[in-house]
Amino acid sequence: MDVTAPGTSGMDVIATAGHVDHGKSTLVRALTGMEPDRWEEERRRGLTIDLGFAWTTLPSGRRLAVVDVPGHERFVGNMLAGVGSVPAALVVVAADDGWSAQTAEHVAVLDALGVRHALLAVTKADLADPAPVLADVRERLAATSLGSGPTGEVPGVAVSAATGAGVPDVVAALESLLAGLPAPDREAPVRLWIDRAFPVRGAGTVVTGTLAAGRVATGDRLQLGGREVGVRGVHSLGQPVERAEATARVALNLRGIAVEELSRGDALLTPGAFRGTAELDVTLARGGWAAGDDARLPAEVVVHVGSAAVGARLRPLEGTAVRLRLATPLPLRVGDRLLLRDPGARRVCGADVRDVDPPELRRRGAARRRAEELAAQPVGTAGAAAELARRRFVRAADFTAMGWPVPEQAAAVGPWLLAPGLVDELAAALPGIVARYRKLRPLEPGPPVAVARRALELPDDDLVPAVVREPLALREGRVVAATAGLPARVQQAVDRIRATLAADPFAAPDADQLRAAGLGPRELAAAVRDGQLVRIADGVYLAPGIAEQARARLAAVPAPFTLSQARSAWGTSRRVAVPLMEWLDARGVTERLPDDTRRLR
Ligand SMILES: Nc1nc2c(ncn2[C@@H]2O[C@H](COP(=O)(O)OP(=O)(O)O)[C@@H](O)[C@H]2O)c(=O)[nH]1
Ligand SMILES: [Mg+2]
Repeated sequence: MDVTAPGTSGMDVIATAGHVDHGKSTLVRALTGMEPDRWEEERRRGLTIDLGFAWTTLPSGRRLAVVDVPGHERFVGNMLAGVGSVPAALVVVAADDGWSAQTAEHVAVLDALGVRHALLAVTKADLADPAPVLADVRERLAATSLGSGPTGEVPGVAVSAATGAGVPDVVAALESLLAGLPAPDREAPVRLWIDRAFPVRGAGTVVTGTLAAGRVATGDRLQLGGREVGVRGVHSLGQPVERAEATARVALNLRGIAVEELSRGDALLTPGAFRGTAELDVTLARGGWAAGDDARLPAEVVVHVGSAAVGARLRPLEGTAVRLRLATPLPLRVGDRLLLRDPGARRVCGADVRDVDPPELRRRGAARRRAEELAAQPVGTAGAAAELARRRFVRAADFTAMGWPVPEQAAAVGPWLLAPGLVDELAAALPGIVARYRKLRPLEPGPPVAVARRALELPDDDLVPAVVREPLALREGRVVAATAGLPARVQQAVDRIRATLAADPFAAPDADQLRAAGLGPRELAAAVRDGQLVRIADGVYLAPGIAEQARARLAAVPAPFTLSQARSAWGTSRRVAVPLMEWLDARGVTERLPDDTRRLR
């Protein structure tokens, strides 16, 4: 990992794991010189109950923060909150006791979380020969996710905190373990799972957590549930810093929230970057319940992610695919690894989040088909293109907040993403929709945009223009055939009237003439919409271009002129001249003066 810039945090974070009393806290003390057991009760009983935090600077200059977890089975919930965001583990087993049920439970947790980086410390080497325990435990760990790291095995070191023997070996082994950790994504949005919230006199509310990705700086605004809170200050490893960058232990002083409003398991988020999820599809990880000898899945589980623990109902789909309904929504993304715990049976299982906005399963066989769909897609975010194809369209911001990258071939239209090929598919369907619409309503040039949108099963009128292609066009809020025109009978009637108007532009046909031609209100409206007639007033229709023609005649009359002078210039009746004059006033062609005379503008 790179060297820390001044003013920022920069460190590695590991968590301890192992049976109670095997020497975790003592080893952390020996490594850091700090006391990880924070509570009076913990020191009195010599027992870690809650999470402890300590840190040190290693000889290489690399800084290391340690989250010390309780080993007692009763506090496994606290243990889970501590390891949830941490990329590497320090597994502790005592030489005089060896592998135990509790060691197994902690290792099962790390395995379910998919932790791939670990160091084994066999402690109390002064009390018993550590070699057999080292060999036994390394073999057991090799079969878990811990053994799937870069070296393919878990390094092991014997140590005695009592004599100090082996402590430098632990330090050296930590150095090489940390050097092999993948670089965190510092450009990623922040999702800081809170592990502690407490008041500080004079500062207000402070929360702590392990920042696994992204960065946080003083002045940032973060989302918490439905509200935003301000970051008033950032501390890391006991020191104020301008900003903290992943991976880091951080303490944030928050503005605008009381400590009672926060608890372990809440997450501080980059605004807009996550969505609350109550229903999701997951696939159970290798070695999960489905494969065990007790193949029955529990109906209810506790879902652990980050420092959060939320009850959930579990519905098996088929194979390893499972739908979860959470009692409380969580800010989850596709690609997240969850830990499912069956508290009754004390068993855990890893689960990969596959979909945080899954389709409803209404029809018979839908669950099986959904499981097949999931099985056919790669785990993680590589299935983005397939996912977009399944959804057809989605808001880009939603898709990203679900954890999907935007597939390269997707079409972006305003705030929407359309699946590759969908624009072409819809553009090809539109002419048929327009034709069917016009068959039912021959006087209309084509369907209004909203009607076309519904027929295309699109979510937003703004998407329609993207699929309108020649010879279709958008006109006055409708999708029209460029060559739409009027039904033949209506067109002939309009043509006759246009011929009359061509000879005498101001001789608007009267009601009887229109009726005789077969032009009722709907036909006339269609002719107007089609741009073939201009409606001056009720029952008064003239040809397009009438404004220019009226103006040209008036230009020859000395201004100001009276209505009667205009009427003579146009050579028409009062029935036409009165509304035409007002129509021209309204369009700013003419101006009405206080004495009721007009002039051209
Ligand atoms: N002799 C000996 N005792 C140890 C060693 N490490 C821890 N202990 C003792 O083992 C007990 C439990 O240690 P602790 O660190 O609290 O265990 P934890 O529950 O795993 O955190 C304490 O009394 C320690 O003093 C060691 O290397 N040698
Ligand atoms: Mg302890």
